[in-house]
Amino acid sequence: MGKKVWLNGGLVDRENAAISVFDHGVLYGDGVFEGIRFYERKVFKLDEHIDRLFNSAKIIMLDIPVSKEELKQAILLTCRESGLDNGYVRPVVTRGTGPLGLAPWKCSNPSVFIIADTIQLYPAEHYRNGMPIVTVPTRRNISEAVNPMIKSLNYLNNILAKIEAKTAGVEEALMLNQEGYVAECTGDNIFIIRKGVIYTPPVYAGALPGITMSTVAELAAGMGVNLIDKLFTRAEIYTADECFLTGTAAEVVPVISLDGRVIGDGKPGAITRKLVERFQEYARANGTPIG
Ligand code: PXG
Repeated sequence: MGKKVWLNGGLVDRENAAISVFDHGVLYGDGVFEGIRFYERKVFKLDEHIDRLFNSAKIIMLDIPVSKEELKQAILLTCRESGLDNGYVRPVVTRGTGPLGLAPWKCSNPSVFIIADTIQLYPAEHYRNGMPIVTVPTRRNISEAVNPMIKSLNYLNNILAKIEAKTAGVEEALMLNQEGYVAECTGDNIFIIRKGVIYTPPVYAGALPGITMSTVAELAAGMGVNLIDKLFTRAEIYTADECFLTGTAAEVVPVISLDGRVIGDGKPGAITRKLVERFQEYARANGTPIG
């Protein structure tokens, strides 16, 4: 079972899965991607991820050269071919090759590729005991620049934030927007809980509309807990009862301190623990079979 990459219409061996140095995805970060999980041979929220990929592409005026259905079948095939029961699948669309110079209209053939592999963002211990995070100097992009709603190949802003977190000795960074309100983390949305209600920053604060976030909203509703979009500052995280992050790679992960301030009693809170558990059950039970 050779792990293969789907590239522009078919499967190729990993060593032959190459993109041109003239591809504007490489030269300018001109392209979009998605990160999707599969659990027990079922792809989680596949249609939602495909819709978000097409929305990202629409915003940057990139025509994806395959239909949603073709892409879906290609993703399922790549997962099947990986030989993995559980993994991570990443469709990427680049602007394609063209002459030097930004002009995207001089690139005629967008490239599409799909990688299925494994991913582990945080050590297992963080899911049991929670993790510390810090606020970093790098701010989330403003909507009038590279809109944070676009899952683009231009992740340098978040990479800088990740480096700053690592330098501070933690694994994830809290990013604020230009006004100083909490936006999200480098690859995860953020939530606080106060008096039994969950709050998360709205998309206009600079958050990516997370698919894990929507799932958590449904799970919380099933537990009789409300989730409300709200602008908030770091101080409201310091004084929250509970805090957690969500993302495709991270799933639901408890946060126990921010900038050295212990949140709640310094242990994953009761609602957070229930969500970590319910999410893991739900994700393993629901999805599109890879066949
Ligand atoms: N914010 C940002 C900036 C993200 O990139 C999320 C929030 C969470 O969204 P979802 O839809 O996944 O709940 C993301 C997603 C990686 C990796 O390789 C990053 C993400 C997803 C999968 C893998 O680090 N980020």
